[in-house]
Amino acid sequence: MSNVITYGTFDLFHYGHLEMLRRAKALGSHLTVAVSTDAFTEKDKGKSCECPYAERTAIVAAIRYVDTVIPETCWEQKVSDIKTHNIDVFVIGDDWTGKFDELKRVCEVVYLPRTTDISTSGIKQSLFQGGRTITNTRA
Ligand code: C2G
Repeated sequence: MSNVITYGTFDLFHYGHLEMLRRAKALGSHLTVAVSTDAFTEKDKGKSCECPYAERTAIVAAIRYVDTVIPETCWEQKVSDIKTHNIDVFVIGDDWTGKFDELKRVCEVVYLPRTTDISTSGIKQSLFQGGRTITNTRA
């Protein structure tokens, strides 16, 4: 029995997000997902969401791999979340490799390879160009 946590924006929820949550859950028995609030995303992550926090949270909460959803409101909350939720494993995509190594003093830290050829920014760019411009090498 081990508790896993991951963090993300999960805007325009797509297959890469689903795969992250599936693989995160496979690392333990209970998965907590911290979803970035709109204010945190805009002010601190420097991007804006197409979908509001309530909708992004509703989608993440409906995924079968997800047991608990909490808000991510700041960069500094992770150690406190890990203690509050008795977390054994912190997991995130390898676009963040090395960025959260300081958490190794409180739990295991895992960076998983990102799913190839899909991203929220890529979807936005493709739609802006009229759609169907993404080359999906997974197909
Ligand atoms: N992801 C993935 N493959 C993709 C796209 C995303 O594995 N093709 C992963 C990311 O690496 C991340 C998770 O899905 O672990 C959520 O991605 P984003 O919504 O882009 O989250 P991000 O803005 O990176 O938020 O404090 C950490 C942040 O909140 C992370």
